[in-house]
Amino acid sequence: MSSCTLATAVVGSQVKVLHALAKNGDVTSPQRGKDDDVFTSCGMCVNKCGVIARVRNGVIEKLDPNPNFIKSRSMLCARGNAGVGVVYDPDRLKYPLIRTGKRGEGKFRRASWEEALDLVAKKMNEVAEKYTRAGVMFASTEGTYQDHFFMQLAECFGSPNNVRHPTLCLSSNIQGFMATFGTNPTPDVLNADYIIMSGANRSEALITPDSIDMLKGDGGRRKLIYLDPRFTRTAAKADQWYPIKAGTDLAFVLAMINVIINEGLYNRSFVRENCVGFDKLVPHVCNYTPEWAERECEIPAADIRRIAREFALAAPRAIYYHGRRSSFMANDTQLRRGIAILNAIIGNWDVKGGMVPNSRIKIGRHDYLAPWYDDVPDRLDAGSVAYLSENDGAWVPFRDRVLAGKPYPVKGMMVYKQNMLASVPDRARSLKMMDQMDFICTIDITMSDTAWYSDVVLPEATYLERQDPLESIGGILPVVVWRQPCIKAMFESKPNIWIMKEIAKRLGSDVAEQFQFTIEEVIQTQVKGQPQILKALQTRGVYYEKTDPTYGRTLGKRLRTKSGKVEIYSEKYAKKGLDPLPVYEAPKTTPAGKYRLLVGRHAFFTHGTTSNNPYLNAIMPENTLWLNTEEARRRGLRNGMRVTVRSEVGAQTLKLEVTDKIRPDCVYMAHGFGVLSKGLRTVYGKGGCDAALIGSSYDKISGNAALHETFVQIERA
Ligand SMILES: Nc1nc2c(c(=O)[nH]1)N[C@H]1C(S)=C(S)[C@@H](COP(=O)(O)OP(=O)(O)OC[C@H]3O[C@@H](n4cnc5c(=O)[nH]c(N)nc54)[C@H](O)[C@@H]3O)O[C@H]1N2
Ligand SMILES: Nc1nc2c(c(=O)[nH]1)N[C@H]1C(S)=C(S)[C@@H](COP(=O)(O)OP(=O)(O)OC[C@H]3O[C@@H](n4cnc5c(=O)[nH]c(N)nc54)[C@H](O)[C@@H]3O)O[C@H]1N2
Ligand code: SF4
Ligand SMILES: [Mo]
Repeated sequence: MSSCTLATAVVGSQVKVLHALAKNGDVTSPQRGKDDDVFTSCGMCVNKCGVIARVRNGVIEKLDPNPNFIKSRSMLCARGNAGVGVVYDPDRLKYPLIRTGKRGEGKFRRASWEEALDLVAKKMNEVAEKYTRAGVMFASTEGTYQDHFFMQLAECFGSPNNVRHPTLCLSSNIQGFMATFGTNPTPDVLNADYIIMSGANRSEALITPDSIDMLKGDGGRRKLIYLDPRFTRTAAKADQWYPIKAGTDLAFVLAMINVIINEGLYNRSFVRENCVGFDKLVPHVCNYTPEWAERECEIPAADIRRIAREFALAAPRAIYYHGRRSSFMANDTQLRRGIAILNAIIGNWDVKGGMVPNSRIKIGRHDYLAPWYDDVPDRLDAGSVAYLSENDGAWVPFRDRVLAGKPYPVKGMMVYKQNMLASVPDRARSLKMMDQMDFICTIDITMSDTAWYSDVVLPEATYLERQDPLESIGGILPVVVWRQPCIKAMFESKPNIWIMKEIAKRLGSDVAEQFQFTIEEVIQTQVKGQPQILKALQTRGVYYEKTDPTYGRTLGKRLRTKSGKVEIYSEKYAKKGLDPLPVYEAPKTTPAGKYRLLVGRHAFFTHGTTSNNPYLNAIMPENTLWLNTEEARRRGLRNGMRVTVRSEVGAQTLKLEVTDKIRPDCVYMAHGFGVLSKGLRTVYGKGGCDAALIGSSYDKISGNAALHETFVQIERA
């Protein structure tokens, strides 16, 4: 990947400064000997790619990709390379901190672990006594492999109030596919001959192995169609790019279904044997013609017809890729249902080059028995949307209820590896939520915005400094990974398992009793009866059982839906008063003089977490606001000018990027800049924050936030 070379080059130029920091007595001698090559997995984003850390003289000199790793296939992206910068970033959290000034003022004092942990436990108990145990909420994200211990603390403490990232990310996707197939499958990108990607920017928003497989294809037969209001790097790799009008993908999908049915191109035997409700789909789509769709999505009817035919003819090695982030519009679940149904009717289910249900390697489970509490109420967001996940509260309605104090007060906040001030829409509203908390504790590796507004900040050891438990990652080729410490944890940072145990100790014997385990014991439980897993992790950095996919495991078997079949028509939805077949809703009309705000990822940055990384910031110091060239000319705005972007919930000032790569009715900014925290010294004051502009719209089926429902106006700053 070209981004890879670029990041490596920059690593070279900055490495001296950072390593000077490391060598000035801050690195204690490594646990593993002075020079070592350590197998571990990347912690810079959700993908968990395989890494070999080159440790020389007690310093992590370089991170290399692990060629044994079948998921990331010898690739480490720019962010993965820049992981060294996380460890040696002068801005990393070093010691426990206790706030001394007002919230957000950034005045903290260094505290001992003893004092900080005593305070956290005391405050948690105070909130529990004054309100209830449910009065403490727990916010987190997956990815550290240690989030399980955080969730365990919540449950053992007696709070049902877990909110995590899925309802900011992919919960409508999961919901749409679960309702149709009873599972959320993986598209077999490597073996597909025809791929349609809509709003899944795989060349920049990296998902391994899809981002790599997308470029490989099979013997040149591959065709890639890409739909995005922006010309992204994925668009550049595609055979055809269509600048679809934002929020209209379902029109395109329904019109494709219309053509495929009308022209008899669907897979009759698959539909007959494996699906229910096809008879209801036929009349449902009859008015959704390509000519109708053209008026909605602005893709020519003739092209929709041709793509539908090509797609069906390439079946079953054809996929309408459903992507990962689906927090687009407020009707997102229905779009994902439409995509699931379109895939189903061409019979690409569980076959080579189609939609393949995930396999997973079974490993042992670290178990515990939470103390019994009589008074645990329902989670705060209960009943707010049609389908809530058991583990993950729906962030936006959850926050509404915290602010309303109903049905009960939530006054304490424990945060682990989540930067909700950057990731939950409407930052001002999130700040209000934080304002009304009696107590906030954040466990992070850097002074994120959320940490900056907290009362106690606890430094976790980074992913290159700690032993993490095993993680079994499902997929077409499932793997088991872990993380080993490459160097001893710097400063006073500690792994989360230690932090959780210390808090538990202070919460009373009932809770403490459930935290009587070491990381070694957790791992022994995970590999019980399977010593080969540990051996593979130690010697190759990854465990897997097969290198060739298995297809057809679910064919002819019951799926995990009520009917046991693919549910084209959803009785379940009908009973809840939801549309049992996806009904198109046109996006709101853009008001005159305004633009729809689109957000997304840049290949060099992970969410709001890496823009302060010295290596990555050196490549791209700030984000810009993309505006179409014609539109800029009409408005008298020039490239590089500073503009103020204003929505109903906030305003941000950033540099204008005038470009042909975006439709005239939208503007775009990359996620992850415009931070509030002055503890992020490299990026502070640079760029704008998308979360400060996005309003609080969400999908009423899955609770997923809708990040593209906001209109903004722009003016010269
Ligand atoms: N405006 C806007 N909002 C969005 C998105 C968007 O594009 N725009 N994207 C959405 C998506 S797809 C997602 S998945 C969510 C993600 O949003 P979040 O769930 O908030 O996750 P991150 O933004 O990755 O924040 C992770 C935090 O964990 C810290 N961290 C990193 N590694 C470690 C570690 O090892 N230990 C600890 N304790 N902390 C660590 C980082 O410093 C950071 O503060 O955001 C969503 N929200
Ligand atoms: N480099 C990098 N890679 C990542 C991450 C990261 O932070 N950085 N995060 C990971 C995570 S958690 C996730 S969820 C994924 C996200 O992966 P993606 O969802 O692929 O990425 P995004 O950039 O969030 O958004 C996708 C694209 O949708 C386009 N878009 C907006 N509205 C519409 C619309 O209505 N229709 C269509 N067709 N397109 C639209 C946007 O212009 C944008 O280019 O990436 C993962 N990989
Ligand atoms: S995609 Fe990049 S940042 Fe994400 S895990 Fe892989 S190497 Fe790390
Ligand atoms: Mo995500």
